[in-house]
Amino acid sequence: MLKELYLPNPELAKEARIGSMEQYWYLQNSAKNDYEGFWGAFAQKKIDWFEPFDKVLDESNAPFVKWFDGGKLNVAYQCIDRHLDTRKNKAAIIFVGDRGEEIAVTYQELYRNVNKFANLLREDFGVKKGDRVVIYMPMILEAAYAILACARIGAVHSIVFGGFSAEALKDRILDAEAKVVITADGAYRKSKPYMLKPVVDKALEEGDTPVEKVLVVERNGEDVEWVGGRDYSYNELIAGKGITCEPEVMDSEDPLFLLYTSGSTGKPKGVQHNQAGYILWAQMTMEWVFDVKENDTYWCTADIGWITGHTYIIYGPLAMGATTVMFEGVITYPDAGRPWQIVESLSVNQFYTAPTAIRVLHKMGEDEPGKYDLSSLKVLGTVGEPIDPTAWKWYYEAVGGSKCAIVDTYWQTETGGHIVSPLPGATPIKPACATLPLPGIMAEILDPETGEKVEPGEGGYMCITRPWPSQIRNVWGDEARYVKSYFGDVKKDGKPVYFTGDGAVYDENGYITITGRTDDVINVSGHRMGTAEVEAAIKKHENVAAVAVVGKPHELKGEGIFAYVVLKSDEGVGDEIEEVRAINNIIKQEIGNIALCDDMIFVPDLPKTRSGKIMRRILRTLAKGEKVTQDTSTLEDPSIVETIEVMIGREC
Ligand code: 6R9
Repeated sequence: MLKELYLPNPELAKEARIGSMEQYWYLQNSAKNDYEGFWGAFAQKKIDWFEPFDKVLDESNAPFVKWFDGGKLNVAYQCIDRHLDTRKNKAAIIFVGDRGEEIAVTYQELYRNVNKFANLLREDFGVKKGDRVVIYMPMILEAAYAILACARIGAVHSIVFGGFSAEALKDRILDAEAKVVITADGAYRKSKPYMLKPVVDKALEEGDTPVEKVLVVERNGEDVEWVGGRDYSYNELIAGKGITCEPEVMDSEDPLFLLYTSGSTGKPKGVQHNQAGYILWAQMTMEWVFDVKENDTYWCTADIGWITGHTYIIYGPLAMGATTVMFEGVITYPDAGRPWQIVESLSVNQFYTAPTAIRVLHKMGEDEPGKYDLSSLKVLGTVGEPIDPTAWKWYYEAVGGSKCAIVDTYWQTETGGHIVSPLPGATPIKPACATLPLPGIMAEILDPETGEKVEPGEGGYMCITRPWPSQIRNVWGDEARYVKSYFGDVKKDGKPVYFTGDGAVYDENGYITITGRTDDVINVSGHRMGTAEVEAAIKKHENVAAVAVVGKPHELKGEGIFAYVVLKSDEGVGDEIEEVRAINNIIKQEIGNIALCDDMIFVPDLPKTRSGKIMRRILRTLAKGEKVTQDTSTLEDPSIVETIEVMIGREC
């Protein structure tokens, strides 16, 4: 299986924090031999503690674990204040706006702006430690200030991606019982204004809401409605705020943020991350995996609404004192050379994006990278879904000039930071392969039946067999769901271990390739969509009797959504195109554009077992246009498979 291995660039290896495989194994073995010693030493060294911790890891109530218990710290202090002595005039964030504006914010300026924001939340809105604050914002500087202001005063932020609908926003507000929403009137996309505030208005319009106040950053100046006593202008309130703000003294295990993510069943889960363990691993992985140096410029193209934006635009880079680029725009606008033009103009050294973006940039602008000077690049990262070898090769050769390390970083919202990834100065890389667990992470591919490590070439379940500092601590308000979702499937030596939901395989070198989800989660452009969520939205259409959605391979998105819909009656149904439009409209309202179906087919029934379970595996095969070879004899009505096969064949 071992075909191509690309050895690390010696230039990178020479200066890298982890510069050889010997060093990698030394670290990994020291973690194996003395797990608490390993983590305790890094925690002591990396975090500016207000008070030291008493215990490294407390597993007495597993899978509810505590890291660095007794320690006191403040994450905003870790990200800002502690750098002021040595870096106050260094750019902390370089904002690149949709319409081309560039603003560099130094650590000193960040300190001031975050403190003012924190004072506003404390003084004018009465936000206290532990209160939940929903952030529904575009990619603008104030979003970064809002996040860090929450961390400074100990409020728990819950960022909701700006593409989510009012209904999705409302669900998240209610589940978190948020007291405050921070939003903007809108922002710009492809030089045109778009709006966010009206979505917030709609989310708060009906029924009881826990939200007392809404803070609106006036970004695009478009007209919005203002609700008296509820809505306040950030631009007005911020003017008089003081520039110092005492950071709240937080316990290691106080919650830092919630981030809602899709699971295989039910509504999205509020993934809870706590203070010390999260920030420690965010910082360590920034240092190891991107190997950012003091004078480097690092750019991650994610949106702050996803975990990648949390850990690798804001928390990780700032915790280590790096310069992080925050990009408001669309990477293919005004053309597919936009990212490369930014790399050239800012002299970007590490660039981090998703396979879906790489595929789009490749397709739309294969030769664009060649038009710019990309020689500053050292490390190229990918995240969110398995990357295919074609995209990988183009990224490596055309963008990286065959001299950069590609770090295929495998991780999840729940893991807080990278789990399996090459190290740029150490790991020989293999195209489209996440390679090895990072030092300190006990990631193993296990056989779900026996809990034994699988042999090379045999597929298994991607598990993590020891707790790690940045792991999810709870599903907000639902301990049972936390245990069931992550610790219910695989046992090793009789003890439940964390299961990621992904399948994976070892090669003969022990390298890990992630093969994709084993559950009903669809990965659309690197974003997780639960089939149950999409199905629940489609079922809201009054003429829908039953529905099943599955993922189908998609050239650019990785996976697209394929819906099988059974209508209640054909009567009164105009043409099918109308019906598809109506259903997609409901999806837009309930979730947002990211969940729109790529394919929808109206079928007379769904393939179900006699106990009524929908056979998704069969539906996945059918969606690909492949012949069903699975056993259909257990189905209530095996003939339905053939009917659907014929229908799909006809459509194609
Ligand atoms: C960070 C992030 C997590 C799911 C994860 C897996 C997929 C992420 C990957 C990858 C293959 C990689 N995934 N990185 N699959 N190779 N390098 O994306 O978090 O949105 O929670 O998604 O994404 O399926 O389980 P999240």
